[in-house]
Amino acid sequence: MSKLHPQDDHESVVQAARPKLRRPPLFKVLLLNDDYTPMEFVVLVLERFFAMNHENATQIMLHVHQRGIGVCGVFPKDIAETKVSRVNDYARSHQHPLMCTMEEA
Ligand code: TYC
Repeated sequence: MSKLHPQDDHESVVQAARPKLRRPPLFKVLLLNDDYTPMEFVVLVLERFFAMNHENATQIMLHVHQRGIGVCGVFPKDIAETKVSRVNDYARSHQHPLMCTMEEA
């Protein structure tokens, strides 16, 4: 068996690939104030679609009522999109103008 020339060493170091991992972006689901949607309906929406208890839901509803906008929760994109459309569909099906939207967190 022939010996390798010292400069022709076939051993090699394999560097483990370390692909840059990025966390999937999160999205804030936002509720907007309006003059017509009843407060109790907004509380119901927060309880039903964001699993809030009555006290928490009331607090968020009042925040939105007073400040114009508020965060209902933070979710991965597909979950946020589903919540936004469920809330808007539900509000529309009850003839309320309540608006739910989302933005990157
Ligand atoms: N401003 C509404 C009212 O006075 C209540 C309300 C709160 C509406 C929050 C929308 O996202 C909202 N009836």
